Amino acid sequence: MKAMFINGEWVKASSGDTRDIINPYNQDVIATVAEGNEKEAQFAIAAAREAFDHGQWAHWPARERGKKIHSVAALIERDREELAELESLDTGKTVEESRVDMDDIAGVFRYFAEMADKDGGEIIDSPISNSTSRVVHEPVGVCGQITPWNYPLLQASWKLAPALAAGNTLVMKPSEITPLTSVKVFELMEEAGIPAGVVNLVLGSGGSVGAELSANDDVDLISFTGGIETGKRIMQAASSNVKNLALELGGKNPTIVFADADFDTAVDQAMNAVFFHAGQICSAGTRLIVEERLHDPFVSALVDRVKDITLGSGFNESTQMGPLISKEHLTKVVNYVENGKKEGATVAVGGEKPDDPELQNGFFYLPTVLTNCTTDMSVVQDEGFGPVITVETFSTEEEAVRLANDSIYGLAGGVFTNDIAKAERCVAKMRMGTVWINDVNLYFPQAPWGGYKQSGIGRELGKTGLEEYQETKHIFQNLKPEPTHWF
Ligand code: TXE
Repeated sequence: MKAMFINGEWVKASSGDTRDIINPYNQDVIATVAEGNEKEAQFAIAAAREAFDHGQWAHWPARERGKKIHSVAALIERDREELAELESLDTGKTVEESRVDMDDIAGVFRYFAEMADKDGGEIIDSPISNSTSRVVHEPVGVCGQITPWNYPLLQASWKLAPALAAGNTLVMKPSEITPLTSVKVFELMEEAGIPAGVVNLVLGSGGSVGAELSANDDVDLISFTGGIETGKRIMQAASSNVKNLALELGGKNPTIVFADADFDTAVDQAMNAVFFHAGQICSAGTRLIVEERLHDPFVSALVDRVKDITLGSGFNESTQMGPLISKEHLTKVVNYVENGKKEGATVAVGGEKPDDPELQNGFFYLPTVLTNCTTDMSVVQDEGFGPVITVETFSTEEEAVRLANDSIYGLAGGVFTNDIAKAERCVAKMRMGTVWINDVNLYFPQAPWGGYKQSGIGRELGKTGLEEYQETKHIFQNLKPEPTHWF
């Protein structure tokens, strides 16, 4: 049984509760893990508080913290294959995708390891004579980190690495349905010699462990990636002690395709935008907005290629798309498409579960293209989080941008055109945290990631991703103290 990591010890749940972890490909039980609750969350928060308030981690030279984070990266690189297979077992995604994830994850640890000692503060030119003024950055304190199931370890790395680089202590709660790679990476952090109490892992449900982390007054910062409704609840709970807050709440991301775009590239990338990991990606390009005169040939080419996508086990080399994460999520995607049909969308391909007998034990849904869509439909507005792309049309540049922006979300979007001035005009007006010109879904540790509007608050990755985990302190010194006689 997999246990939790609290104050440097591997512990079971005090209630004795456990949870079976299910393989979404065939519903086999792949592991049993401890199921913690508010109690374990409180123990872990107390350990992290003690390690922050009375431990040395926050006061280590940043270079030494950086070295430990590099060690974690090296261990992830050593165990890359084991981690990739574990991630695929747990999520259903192809092992090839998981290997890419593991390389990205090691890269995130390396990036923040390097960043740790690069900020020596800032000298301010004080406007007051005989004084000095400088700014330093310090850790925020105890961080609660709540992660989702779609990119379990990738999302964890975006939170763990910067929090550690900045000198914080933390309690992480992974998604209860995909905890396995997080457990493994806590083993690696222990092996790397990160001091007891600095990193703590509590397994359990959002309603108990997650809610405790969000509300507990000893937690100084909450970083959450997940659904918008949960994000709102966390924001409310976090107001109890005015916690620092970082939220990534997904998106409904448009890809605008102009008629002058490179046709084959745009078709290919429209598929990459939405069918990796069966569309369970916060930045998935689920809204295709195509110039009217390109619509028919574009949809026809897209449908031809989508028909050929091979579904199956993530461990089979010929598989291009795995299952959805859970029975509940499959039901959600089925209802989402059925609702779209009722609203008037036409199924150009897919639109149902596959009938292949080999796939009946898994949570599979066919890659789907819905045409005749308009911005007012819920299938265009709601985050479906499945392998489903909706197609809308536009006739002018202004209309394309207006449609793209017509969303409560603002995470990411793409523009395909060979007219670079037109592309620049569009992205300047697109209200999104990341915009791609002639590409989709790209991110890397050096560039910030996060959303405008209801896609969230704050940024992960990049320099800003480290700053999320830092407080800013101004230190003023009077070099010639003497009475002022004001009173
Ligand atoms: O996510 P939840 P769900 C979107 C996607 C999906 C929808 C719902 O559209 O269909 O969200 O998915 C923890 N206090 N995204 O229900 O509930 C939970 O245990 C504190 C987008 O699976 O948001 C898990 O660890 N924590 C997204 C984490 O929140 C709580 C990725 C995410 O679960 C909690 C995943 C509570 N009250 C889903 N309730 C993205 N932005 O990439 C739950 N949790």
